[in-house]
Amino acid sequence: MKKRNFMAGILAISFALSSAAAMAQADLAKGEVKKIDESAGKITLKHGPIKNLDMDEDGMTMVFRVQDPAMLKQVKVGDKVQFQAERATAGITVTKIEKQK
Ligand SMILES: [Cu+2]
Repeated sequence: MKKRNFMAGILAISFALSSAAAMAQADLAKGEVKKIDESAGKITLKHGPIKNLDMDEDGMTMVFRVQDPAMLKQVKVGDKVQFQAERATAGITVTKIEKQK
């Protein structure tokens, strides 16, 4: 009985993880780079809706932190980008960014 509950728990956890990963994939938001501050590790993006942050408005400009300063070298001001952002204790953080194709 105990072992069965444990297995059910494992199944529930792996299901939750895979659906979270699938959701994260669909959460790429669109934006345009307005400003890059490499020394502060920040990027200003004019962005469209960010579903996972409950931001529905289009054309909002705000400053994001970046998870890794190297990400700021992949883009430049004026680039149209796709990105993923998460709410972290330090502020809203971009965890992934790429140029829009
Ligand atoms: Cu915003």
